[in-house]
Amino acid sequence: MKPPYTLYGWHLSYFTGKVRCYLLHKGIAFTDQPVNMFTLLSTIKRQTGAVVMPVLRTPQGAWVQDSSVIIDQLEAAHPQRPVIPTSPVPRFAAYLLEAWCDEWWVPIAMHTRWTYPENYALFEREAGRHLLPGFPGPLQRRAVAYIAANLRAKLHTVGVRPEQFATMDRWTTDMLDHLDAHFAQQPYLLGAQPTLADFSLAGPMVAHLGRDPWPARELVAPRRHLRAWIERIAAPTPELELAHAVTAPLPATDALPDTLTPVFQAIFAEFVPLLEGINQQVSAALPKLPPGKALRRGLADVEVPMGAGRLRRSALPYTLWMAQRALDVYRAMPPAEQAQVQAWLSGLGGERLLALDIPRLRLQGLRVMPEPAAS
Ligand SMILES: N[C@@H](CCC(=O)N[C@@H](CS)C(=O)NCC(=O)O)C(=O)O
Repeated sequence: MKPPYTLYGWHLSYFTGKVRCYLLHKGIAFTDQPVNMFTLLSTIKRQTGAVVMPVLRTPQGAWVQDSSVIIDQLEAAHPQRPVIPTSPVPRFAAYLLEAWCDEWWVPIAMHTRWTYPENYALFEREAGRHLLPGFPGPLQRRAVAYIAANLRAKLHTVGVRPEQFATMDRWTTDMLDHLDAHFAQQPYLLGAQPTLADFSLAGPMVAHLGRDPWPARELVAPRRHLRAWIERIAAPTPELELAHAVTAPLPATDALPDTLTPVFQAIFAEFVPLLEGINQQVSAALPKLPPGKALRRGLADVEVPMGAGRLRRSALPYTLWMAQRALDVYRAMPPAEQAQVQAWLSGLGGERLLALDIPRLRLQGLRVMPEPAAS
């Protein structure tokens, strides 16, 4: 019998990594379908409006785009092994970590891939085989060169700028040390079971840093607990999964591991200012937007703290949609649970997150547009 879901994507793709690891953990049968040039530029474009991966084709024949939307739909259809904690603080933290892993890590994952030429051989081999399967090598290499040129052209936009490399490198080694120290104590981000947060971190870690030769050797190999987590999340074994499922349910208490404190402190000091900067630009741009149109994918530059330095990158309105998604989880909680989240945020200096006044947004592929006012 044919597995009911098809995942269109590549193993080297950040957001495909997120969805793949999720599907594997859930035990949902799926076929991996590496996208070829035709599927990417024609079928996926026609079905979703964007040239993008991953895309999930459901048994009903629907084409679902966006890793968060895919996971929401699958989570609703497959309630076994839930990946969303029920307890309020871990629940909110899982969505916040999702937003951070999906958005904040992109410049790091792009820098560690594209700044080091030794990574290109693997990219060329894999992408070439997928883009034009069965075609002669020189043609495959030309197709990859075209895709690679498009990706390189986006590096500056996302913040991969040589003058920022020292800041980015310092930030990365510090953050990887924090994660390594965390995984020395805990099997997964929020404790004993993988959650949405882990699959989101799999985007940068499994698809980029853990498999591109330069970062895998220089950044991941020396951190054995992080490396072990990458192996667990990328290839869950039934024994491992069973052991965790039996001995440890999803966090039922509100306590988060202390080893995550430096991660949340960085989120509040760096990612929240990024959200505020994007929000300013989006709020200024929306009144000028013709009705029914989406905002440009990238707006002007925004500059925010990154560790001891600063990072400049283009403001992506999409990032705000991810923040809105986390804030919606908070808003849907009863007041007593909201109070618990507020207390947790205040304890870590994160209250400003709740003060973000984001105009209501909805997705259109990789862009966002204002949600029409409810009548
Ligand atoms: N928010 C989307 C992002 C998807 C995305 O950016 N995918 C990358 C590959 S990992 C891509 O196809 N990018 C094409 C582009 O940026 O134009 C998701 O969560 O699925």
